[in-house]
Amino acid sequence: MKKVITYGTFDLFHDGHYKILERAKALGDYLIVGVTTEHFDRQRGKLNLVDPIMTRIENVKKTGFADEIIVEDHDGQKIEDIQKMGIDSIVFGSDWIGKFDYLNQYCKVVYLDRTPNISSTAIRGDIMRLVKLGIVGTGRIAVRFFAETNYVSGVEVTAAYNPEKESLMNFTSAFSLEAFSEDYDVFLESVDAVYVASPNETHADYVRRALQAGKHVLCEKPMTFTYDEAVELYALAKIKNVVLMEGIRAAYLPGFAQLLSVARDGTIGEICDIEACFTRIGDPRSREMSDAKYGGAFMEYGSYTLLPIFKLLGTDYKDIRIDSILGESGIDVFTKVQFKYDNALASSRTGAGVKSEGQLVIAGTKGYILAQSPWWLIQSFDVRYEDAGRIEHHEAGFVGTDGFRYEIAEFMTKINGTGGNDYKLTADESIAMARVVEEFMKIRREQQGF
Ligand code: C2G
Repeated sequence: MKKVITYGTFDLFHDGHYKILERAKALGDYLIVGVTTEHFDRQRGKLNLVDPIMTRIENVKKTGFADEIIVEDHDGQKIEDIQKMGIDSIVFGSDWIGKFDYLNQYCKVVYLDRTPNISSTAIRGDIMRLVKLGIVGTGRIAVRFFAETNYVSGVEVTAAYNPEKESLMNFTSAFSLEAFSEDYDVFLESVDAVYVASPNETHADYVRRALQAGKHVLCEKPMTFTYDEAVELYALAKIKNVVLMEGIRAAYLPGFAQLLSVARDGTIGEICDIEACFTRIGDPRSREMSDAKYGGAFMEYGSYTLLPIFKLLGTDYKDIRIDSILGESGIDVFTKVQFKYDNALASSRTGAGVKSEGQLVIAGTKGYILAQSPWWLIQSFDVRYEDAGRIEHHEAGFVGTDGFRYEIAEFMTKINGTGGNDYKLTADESIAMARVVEEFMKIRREQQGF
């Protein structure tokens, strides 16, 4: 008898789940399905789980494909199960390609193409909807984003759009997605929400058209280059009653929320100064290092450095000063933005092709907060005082590698209307950032002599 096993959360059961079980069953004579416990999902960092385990098991059972259902509750269990139950093949969807190759020494590992355009099945009667997400732009960031959607329940990437066919096809065939390269509106019709990760100068237009079509939008930073356009897009989202979120990942991390609450609760006294720095020496051929019009240090990293400043000191600064050093390619290799508030100062320092200490320091009348590099992926920070021996160390939860899943989880929570307030990044804060971007671009153009 040939024994096959497959695992999953099977939350918000849909036909992608149904089809993988059907095909897994067809690979052998006896199918065992492992359903994850909530504890295991928490441990592996899967967010936004909706259905309780009994419902998820019941849904797997109803398909009629499972000869046996077990629960998966710890790392390493797959190896134990394979050995204990004498498994011949273990099956995963193609979204996991490569990830479970290490199991090949125990049994055959099979990756089946994931089902591209899923729709929720009638089995469920949940309050939360399964959100079909389309990705606009299929570059490096889209690949990292896609991997993290696996760790957020209730969202399925089903399609991608890119007018450049080769990049599109590489992406969609790797991840079994529907590909759209011509009509953006047809692509929009196939999804509930979009993630815009195209080149900076195309963001605003893609966002506007998606909002007009009534789709929820998560857009990479910077969403727009002008204050007016940012105001217009948030107003449009309101009229259309859809979610519009700018993808400044740091804003959605649990550690950042913890840092803000310590900064606000009086621990360090009155905040007098904020210094936020983000620098990177990247590939000279990359867009951020070579595009003199839309790339450069501030365009690439400024949203991060402005974030703690606007969150803690507000958007009503009294004065702003922007200075840049331009490199040979015309990009700003280093930009310093200095703010004056009534009772505080702040500076944002960004570098592309320049390296400095990437830290966030919040100075107060009683002490200071130090979040070390990479504070934009914050996992811990210190509160320090005049007495150098007194250090309060704070650790925050963080799973995964680049924090996308928290942003995606927030996007889903807002779409489902289950308490996703704007407080992590408000429209006003995002609009204020667009105002600084506009000012920066004006100054840089003058400096470049355009
Ligand atoms: N799946 C699919 N097509 C989709 C969506 C999912 O074929 N459109 C597959 C996944 O690849 C996975 C299975 O359905 O093999 C269950 O998916 P999830 O419930 O999302 O579970 P997952 O987080 O992938 O669990 O130990 C847990 C497993 O490693 C994977």
